[in-house]
Amino acid sequence: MTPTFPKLTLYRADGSCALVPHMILRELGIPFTDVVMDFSPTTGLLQSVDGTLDFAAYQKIHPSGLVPALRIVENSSGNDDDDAEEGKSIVLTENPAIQMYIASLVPSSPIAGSTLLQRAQVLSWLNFLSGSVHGQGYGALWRPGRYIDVQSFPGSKEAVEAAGRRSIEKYYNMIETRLKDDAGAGGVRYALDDDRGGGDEHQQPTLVDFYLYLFFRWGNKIGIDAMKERFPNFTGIARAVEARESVKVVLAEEKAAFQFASSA
Ligand SMILES: N[C@@H](CCC(=O)N[C@@H](CS)C(=O)NCC(=O)O)C(=O)O
Repeated sequence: MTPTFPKLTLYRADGSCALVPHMILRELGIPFTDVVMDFSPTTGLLQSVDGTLDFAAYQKIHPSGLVPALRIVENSSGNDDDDAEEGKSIVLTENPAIQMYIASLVPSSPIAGSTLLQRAQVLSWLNFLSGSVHGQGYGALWRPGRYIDVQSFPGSKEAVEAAGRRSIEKYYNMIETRLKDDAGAGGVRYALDDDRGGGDEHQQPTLVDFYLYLFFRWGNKIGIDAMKERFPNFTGIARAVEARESVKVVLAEEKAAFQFASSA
């Protein structure tokens, strides 16, 4: 029997952090529609590519005007033509929550961790990646105005951007150390791998790996030096994620370049 899923609409922008829920939806084979957003050339704020949502309209969906957002209609038949009464529409924001919700739609999947401890480890990683790496690092580098009124304080833009870049460097070193420490001698294929178990039960990616893949891409984008040499475990995970069929589909949909020649 085909599982019935809530009706889902993902608000996303190509190459943004919404890449992560996009990959997870495809990985789990969950049907959804998407509303593609991009930045207005005049205001620099998000609007929908099809012209139906300007920033003010989008703020009614996501009050901070950011992507991703996931609209969920539970008790939906999933069929737009159906007259059956639909459930209430709820919009979920914040990447970790969206990822966890999507994972919960396929409870048999190990993608959010298979044990309570693994689930907690996944949450620990997601909070770190969202709050520290994205919020503190990339938030400061790409959106210094989130931290200070850059118009009112001369030099503050450059100072906050530099602090963002320093944070990113620091956190990428922490990511590599954490992966190495968790891996034991055998190295990792995925973040929650544990070669001490001797089995292949963790040879499945979790949400963490898809999120790490985003930050590997962004690290290349901002020209972090010698990513592959300095962060071999991080790189190995990114390579394994990119080789997945679901991810190749998503990269084509987002018109995004492959990071590894062998994945294409
Ligand atoms: N804490 C939010 C951050 C979302 C976020 O910063 N999204 C970026 C794209 S990667 C965005 O929408 N930026 C638009 C802007 O800053 O105007 C989350 O994790 O979902």
